[in-house]
Amino acid sequence: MKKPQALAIDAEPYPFEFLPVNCALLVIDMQRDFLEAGGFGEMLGNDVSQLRRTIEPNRKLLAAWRGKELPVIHTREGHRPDLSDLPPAKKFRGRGDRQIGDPGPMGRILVRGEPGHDIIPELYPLPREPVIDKPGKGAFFATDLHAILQNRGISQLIVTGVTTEVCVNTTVREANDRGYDCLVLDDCVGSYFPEFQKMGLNMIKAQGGIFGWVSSSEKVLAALV
Ligand code: TIU
Repeated sequence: MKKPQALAIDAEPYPFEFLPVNCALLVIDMQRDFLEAGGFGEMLGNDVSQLRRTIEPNRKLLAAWRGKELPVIHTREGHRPDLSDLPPAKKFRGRGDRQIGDPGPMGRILVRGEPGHDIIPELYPLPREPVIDKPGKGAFFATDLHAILQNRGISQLIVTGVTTEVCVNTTVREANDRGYDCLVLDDCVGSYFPEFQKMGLNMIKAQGGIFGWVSSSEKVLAALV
């Protein structure tokens, strides 16, 4: 049998070597509530246009990754309709007029099953791609993501999605502590705040890759051909 071949992606702080069969593309929270007007992101006072630049590079990367029949996993942040998994601290901290669970232009804000909670049409999951519904910022907390990755022999993750300093960073830190290698793609992750985008990525790759590697979708696409 032919031995699977390791590929190298040009990255910081040094090339990311990976075996495609052991590596999943993990797309974090590309939900209408974060990327479209009227959702949770805008409700928190943010300019959603800052995140929309990530859609096209994610779309291209997803098409190439799917073309190679490599594993894709999506996550969504949100809560049960009865809000029984919503910590009061999370509900009340923003002190906004509208809170998680309240009606908004895309249904109840950040509630599972509502239009705003779902993934944007441009990156919609295929039936074979697991979708992890998570109540927190990290994709490992209170989910079966670790079990799914273990069952599929996945030890490396290419991480994209929103937002860089919140759910992407939290997930990468959780993954790092569980022994996964993470490569984060700067053009496929987005923040409402340019300074957090820059520092959120610096924090990952500093100190010899303390949490992982940083590269771009272009460099992954170049390695995949
Ligand atoms: N507010 C913010 O930057 N992000 C979140 O609330 N969730 C995610 O990052 N997905």
